[in-house]
Amino acid sequence: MTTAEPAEGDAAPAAGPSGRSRRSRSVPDLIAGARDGDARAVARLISLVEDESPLLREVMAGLAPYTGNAQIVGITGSPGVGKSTSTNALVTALRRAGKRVGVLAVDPSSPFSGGALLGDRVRMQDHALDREVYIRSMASRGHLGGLSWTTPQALRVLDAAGCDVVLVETVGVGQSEVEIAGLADTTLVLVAPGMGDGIQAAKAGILEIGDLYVVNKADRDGADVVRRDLRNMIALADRTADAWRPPIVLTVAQTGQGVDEVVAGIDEHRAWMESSGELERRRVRRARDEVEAIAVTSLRARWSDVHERTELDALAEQVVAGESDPYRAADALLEAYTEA
Ligand SMILES: Nc1nc2c(ncn2[C@@H]2O[C@H](COP(=O)(O)OP(=O)(O)OP(=O)(O)O)[C@@H](O)[C@H]2O)c(=O)[nH]1
Ligand SMILES: [Mg+2]
Repeated sequence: MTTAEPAEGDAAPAAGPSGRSRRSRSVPDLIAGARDGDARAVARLISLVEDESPLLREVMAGLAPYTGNAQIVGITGSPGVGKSTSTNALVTALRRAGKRVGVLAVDPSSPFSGGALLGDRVRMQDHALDREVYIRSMASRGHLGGLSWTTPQALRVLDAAGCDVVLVETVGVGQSEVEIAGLADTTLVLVAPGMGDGIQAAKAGILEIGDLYVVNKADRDGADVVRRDLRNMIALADRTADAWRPPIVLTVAQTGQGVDEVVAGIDEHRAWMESSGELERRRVRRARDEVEAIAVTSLRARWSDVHERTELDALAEQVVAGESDPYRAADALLEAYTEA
């Protein structure tokens, strides 16, 4: 099974292709394994990301030369709209086109990986035996701040592992919809009839993030109305003449109807992104956010370190007593900080 899940492997060290215990595999060995299509190595590397391992510095340095190929496709939409079913159908269509596919299901609200995504995993069983598909659910837990930090690094792992396309589905609601657009080269926004999605889309700012709109559950009444509403709203958007015009595709994810058209739309968007320079722009913006998140995290860690060690109370008392002033006290604090 190529499913890149941490559970079993973490409980009991298993022998990798190197014949050694997985726990003792070095970072270069894991990277070589991942490049070689070893799903366990991919899983292990993503676990290092999830665990915020100190080895990540070495991992990211080792992966860097092999990244930049994968097209990151974000899949977003209201709960129950059919994101997981569509992801499954997209994997089928992409595999048919001979692509190596990664699937990252991210749950920004959950501190646990796996559990909440069980239902999604069951739907992914179609691909469980396919060696060219990596499926991983991941919690973006913790203090380092949601999607901004861990998800791009997990995407780097899948990219370096040779995935042509990585589908990212977020579970849960809220700002993650907009956040995911920041992470993706191409964002699919799913809507469905009978969910009031047209209006919700306008409210949630979803019309600004979609590169491609999918009206799923087209087997139900009202799909044409949703398409018309979307088309009208997109037409109202302020666009320059050479801007990308997001296509609207009707699908029935359960049967796969329309899904090849979605794949064609993803390909077209990629081609436009490359020729317009937008791909480069988006990737630079993304890398900038990532670098900033890491830097701020490390500044914050140093700051709390300084905070613990310096006599802030003593400095404050000096200010109160008139022996010092707030600027001098702040300077003393910053001095300790730059020395840390
Ligand atoms: N009629 C119909 N039902 C669909 C279609 N696609 C998905 N469904 C059903 O809609 C329900 C929700 O589908 P999911 O794929 O789990 O939706 P989701 O967006 O991943 O849901 P969350 O992850 O909970 O936000 C399931 O019962 C699917 O079988 C479709 O094209 N037509
Ligand atoms: Mg789902």
